[in-house]
Amino acid sequence: MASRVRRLGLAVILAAGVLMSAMTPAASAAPVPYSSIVPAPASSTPASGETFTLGSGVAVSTDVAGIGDYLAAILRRSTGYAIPVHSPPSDGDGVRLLLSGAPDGVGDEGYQLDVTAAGVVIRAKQAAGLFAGVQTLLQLLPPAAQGSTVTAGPWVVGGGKIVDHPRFGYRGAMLDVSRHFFSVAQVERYVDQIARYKINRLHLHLSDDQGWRIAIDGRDRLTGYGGSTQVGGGPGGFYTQAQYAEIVAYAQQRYITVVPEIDMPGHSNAALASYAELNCNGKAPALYTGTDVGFSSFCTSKEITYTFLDTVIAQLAALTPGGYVHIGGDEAKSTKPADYRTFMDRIQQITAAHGKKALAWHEIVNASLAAGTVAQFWDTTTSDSAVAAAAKKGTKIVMSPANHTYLDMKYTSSTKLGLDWAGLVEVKKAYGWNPGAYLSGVTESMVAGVEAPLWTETIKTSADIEYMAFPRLPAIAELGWSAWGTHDWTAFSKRLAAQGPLWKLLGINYYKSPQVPWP
Ligand code: TNX
Repeated sequence: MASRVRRLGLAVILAAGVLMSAMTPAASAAPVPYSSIVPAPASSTPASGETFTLGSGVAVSTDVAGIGDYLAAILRRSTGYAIPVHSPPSDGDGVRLLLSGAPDGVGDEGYQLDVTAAGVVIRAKQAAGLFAGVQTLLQLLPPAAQGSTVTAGPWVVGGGKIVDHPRFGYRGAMLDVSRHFFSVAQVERYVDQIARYKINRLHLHLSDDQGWRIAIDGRDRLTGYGGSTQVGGGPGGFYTQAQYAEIVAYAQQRYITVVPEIDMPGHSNAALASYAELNCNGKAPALYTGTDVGFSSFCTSKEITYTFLDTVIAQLAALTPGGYVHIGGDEAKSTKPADYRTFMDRIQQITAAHGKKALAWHEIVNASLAAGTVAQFWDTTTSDSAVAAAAKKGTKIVMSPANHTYLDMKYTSSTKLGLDWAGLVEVKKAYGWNPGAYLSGVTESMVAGVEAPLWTETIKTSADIEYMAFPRLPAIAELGWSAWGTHDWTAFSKRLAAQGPLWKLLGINYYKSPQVPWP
């Protein structure tokens, strides 16, 4: 009796399952075309007629267990299949992620992907390359493969070969968590979104006039007081060192390196408000919740300024596995030019003493540049003789021209969020420039890469972040990854359009730009 009931129960569940898959609209059986991958791969050769179908018995074999687990976790959620992960690899599994047999040209972050009826093989020299290949594979599957509910499939991947590698090593996204604070979960959500487009740096703008967001041992008022507000006067917030380490690790698992920024000597009101002794006049200013820039400065003539910043940089460096700490240096309108030079020179030395290289906004070219310092260009001009001179002498440049890459610029005059001081930046404008030939005198080999900063004076929620980042972030990601020979607005707009169904499925609040032929 008991077993009959159980069998009956099973039959009901099976019937319900059949009914469910009959009702769930099956993903289209036509494979995603190779031409819709963002960023465009260096070379792809689809094999017409050949496909691989991921079935319920599929397993993942991998030389890097973490990447196999990452892929299997995504696919288990959407397919409902068990998807065991075999590391080291075993024979015959349908998806193979291997650190052997990749062609030399793929470098540290590139990969080769082969899809035949027998399965998918991704080969790379380094784990980062396998991870990039996995992102490509995910894009070749129906969008529902990345969804959070079980769908019926079929899970078809078009046959063919891709050999791919990035144009630039630095492909960044910046999030300003100072003007408005974003929780660990909100930052991790953004990390997942940028990882899909092969971004490999997350620049966190951790301090500014409106808030100090990272706990520093022995300097509790920085966060307890300096972190207690934000633009408009909300509650602000901050990361404990453990929370910051969690973001770093989450990003690292997605082959994204965190670049933490403490902005200085300007953009420092939150620190100055927290500790009176950091001010030249010994008086702490009030907390600031407006959106002006250029009114604050660390006191460059006081030794305590450097002792304080040494503590901050030491702790941040210890928490940060990446090679760079961003030391700000922008819009120091309240610091005399000579003081700015003294200050930036010393901060570069302090950064080096803690084993890191400095990244800084491009105004740093007015100071003397330490070996290895990288300058981030953010202006709206196409010529800057001081930046070009520094580049000629060996300083690498990260390109973030505000009138193309600033994700906080409005798309059109009717965009509700954002600012417009650098102009309106529709998707075509975000895409329409060449990082390797944009600034006169700054040629391809002088460029470390690109970054899309998202300043958050007007940005308060994940939905706001997504509205400003999508679809422009993928445009900047493509400029960073794809060879200039693939640059083609019409083709790119179609590739972007093909991402729309995925963003819809994932609940990404993207801007439906009329420049993109969304399906
Ligand atoms: C300029 S560009 C800034 C930020 C603002 C941003 C707003 C740069 C290095 N500094 O302080 O948030 O404009 O778009």
